[in-house]
Amino acid sequence: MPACSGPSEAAVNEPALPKELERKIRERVATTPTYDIHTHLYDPALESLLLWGIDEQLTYHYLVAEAFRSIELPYEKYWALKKSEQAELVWRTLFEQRSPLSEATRGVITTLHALGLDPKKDGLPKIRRWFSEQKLGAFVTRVMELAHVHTFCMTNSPFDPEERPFWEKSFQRDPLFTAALRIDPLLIDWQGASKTLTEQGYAVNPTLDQKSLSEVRRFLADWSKKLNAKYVMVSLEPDFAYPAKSDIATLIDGAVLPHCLEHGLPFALMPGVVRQVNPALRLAGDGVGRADLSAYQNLIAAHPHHKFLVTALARENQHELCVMARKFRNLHVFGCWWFTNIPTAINDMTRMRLELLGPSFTPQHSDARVLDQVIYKWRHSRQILGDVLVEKYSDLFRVGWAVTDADLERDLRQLFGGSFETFLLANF
Ligand code: FIX
Ligand code: ZN
Repeated sequence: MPACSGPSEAAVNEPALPKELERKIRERVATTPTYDIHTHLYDPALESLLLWGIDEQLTYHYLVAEAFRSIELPYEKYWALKKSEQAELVWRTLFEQRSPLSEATRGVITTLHALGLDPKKDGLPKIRRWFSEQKLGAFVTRVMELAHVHTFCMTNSPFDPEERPFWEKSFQRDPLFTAALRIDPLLIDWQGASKTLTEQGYAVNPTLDQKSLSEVRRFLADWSKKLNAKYVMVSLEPDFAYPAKSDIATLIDGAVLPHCLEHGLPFALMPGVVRQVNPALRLAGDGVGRADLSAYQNLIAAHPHHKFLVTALARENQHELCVMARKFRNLHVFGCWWFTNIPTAINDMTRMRLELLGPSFTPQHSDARVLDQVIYKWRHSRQILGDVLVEKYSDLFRVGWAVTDADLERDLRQLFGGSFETFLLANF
């Protein structure tokens, strides 16, 4: 038996991916148009709800949380500042007194650079002037071109008092902004939500009797139609249990899933948020917890004909979620959500997902709250996806399987929203 020594002679001498093919892979990954399947952006018809510009970038809650690590100002004094003053404080703290080494601060630099601005040379006043000269419509087009995004999916809540009036009076939709029905209050605060539904004309009462459940279904049907929703979404705390004798489980079984099945809509579940661990940070105050994914496994296993989209917030949940996706074809895994939207986690998760699932998942969504940041969220992730795919295609090349142009175009179409759109139409 010959002594084992390192990689086999053949493997070591097999040719690596030709440089031209590697270049082509990276270029195609960098430029393949994508469906951004979960954002907090809004159709420009919703006016000021669509956030854009340097002050919105700088007061994005990711940067607020980071800035507060280095400022002693009482939280309430920060919140009492004007938005421009908040932005100036974040700019000084994170970009002048320190290098923008975090993912979110580097994102601002990537975005400004892509827009032709030089944050080191121009300074905040000049950057502000530049944004003040932009027109929203043209800026939306420019951002989508720079990020290679062909369509956004919004997050639309009937429980948002600012957003609801726009939908109730209806408006001319921009087809580049599709909608998703977001129902967190309905499931996590039924007592409060039942009052909102009553105000909106649904005959519900706090006890979840059959009449209330059928009225909740009518509410879901009315809003899904109003939005032309692509899916129904909720984010749940780590301790969500299923099956369970709880309002959440009763509403899911008695209203949400029957509604989704009737209308062919996926139910998008986002486990792991721990809401308001530091309420003084407001939107920036949410934390993360490792979720008990057995609840999701029970839910999906009990509903083989329903479709589920899932992204988990805790890094510790990612492998378990991938294995679950191997067991259930009606589970589509997507994105590197929020606290996992950092190169370390994106690299690990994308590699693991490809190795366990092949291209039958959606690697990323932007979760953007500010239009401009779509640029960095996609450029940074495409860079990592390019690295991972070059390695995976190289592994195949070494064993005689060379990716062709057609293979590459097909694979990338699937990864950049094609698998998601196929999943939307699937019937299991
Ligand atoms: O639940 C969600 O959709 C989260 O993405 C947001 O609540 C969160 O604030 C966010 O924007 C993270 O990126
Ligand atoms: Zn989100």
